[in-house]
Amino acid sequence: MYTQGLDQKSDAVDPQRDDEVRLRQFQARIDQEEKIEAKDWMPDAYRKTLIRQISQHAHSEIVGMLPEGNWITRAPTLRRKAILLAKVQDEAGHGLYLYSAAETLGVSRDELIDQMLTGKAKYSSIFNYPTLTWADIGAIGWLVDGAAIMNQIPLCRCSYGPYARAMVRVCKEESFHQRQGYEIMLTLSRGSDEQIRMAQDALNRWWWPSLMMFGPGDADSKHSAQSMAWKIKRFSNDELRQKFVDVTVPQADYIGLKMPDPDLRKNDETGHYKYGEIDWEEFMQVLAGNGPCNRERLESRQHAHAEGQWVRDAATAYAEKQAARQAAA
Ligand code: FAQ
Repeated sequence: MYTQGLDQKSDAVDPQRDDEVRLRQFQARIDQEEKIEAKDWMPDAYRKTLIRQISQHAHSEIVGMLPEGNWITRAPTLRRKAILLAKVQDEAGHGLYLYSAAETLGVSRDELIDQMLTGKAKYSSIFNYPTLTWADIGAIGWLVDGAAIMNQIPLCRCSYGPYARAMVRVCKEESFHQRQGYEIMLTLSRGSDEQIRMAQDALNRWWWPSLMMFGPGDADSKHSAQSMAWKIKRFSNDELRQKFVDVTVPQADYIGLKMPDPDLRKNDETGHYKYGEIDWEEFMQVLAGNGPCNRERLESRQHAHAEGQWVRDAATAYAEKQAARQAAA
């Protein structure tokens, strides 16, 4: 449908006019809530934005396995261990769906992984913080997965079909992750004084970095306006952050934990919580590679990638043998 205008070209070729027509038709499809599919025409900038966002998202899932993976061998019970193992495996799966979605845009997985391993591509700031106690596993599920869901539910309606469809399944799993994290916090908050202290300490350390996950404030978010016009993003960074605060504060109240923000107040007129100033300098430092665990995270991924070379070699050799067998048959 969107190529109609192009089919009516006159003999005199005017590439600039063609581009304008295509752009108008592309935007019209988006405005009508049509999904853009892999083989459809799209502006280079739309493709580039999606590759950037989807691949950063994929890297976040993969690097995001590390802080929790740190506690698999130390989970307090067999049940907790089995749940955590399944959760970390889910994150790996999310990373793989997302790399596949990015590949539909014409970029290779090798290239994307190389960008992550060489530090050229970003991944979420949140995964550069350490997991010091078991309560951190509760806080990650509750807050980090909670923030991830708030950001990702609208991505199920993203204008790019393959990303939107991948997000549907990811969100179902994230919602289970959030509940298991909150349940750990609930259990600890009903436990001994030491367990309550552990839960409060984890909340104190993870609260502000979780708010930073939504990205810079709207005034400083360089991609938001265009991404919203393209319906890649449906809400701004600050809108999503506010929604997250509004649902999470009552959850903390319910389990008797205190938010580490002396300026947090509910505005009874709007029903929203006003929160204190986010430390954007800390955020910028983490993005610049100077967070508490940036170096360790990257080294762990580089090590895992090098250790996995034999698996990739074996899979390639097997695929070649299969292809040769098929060709001979
Ligand atoms: N960390 O103009 P904006 C998860 C960068 S998945 C690092 O606002 P945009 C699951 C941004 O890339 C968590 N960098 O950018 C899980 C850009 O840099 P660039 C990840 C950040 O794209 C749970 C620059 O700042 N989720 O947690 C961050 O419009 C538990 C300017 O920012 C996604 O990736 C940050 N926090 O909005 C796994 C969701 N924020 O590229 C394991 C999809 C911003 O120009 C355990 N992504 N930057 O060099 C998005 O929704 C968007 O990309 C935003 C940023 C909202 C993250």
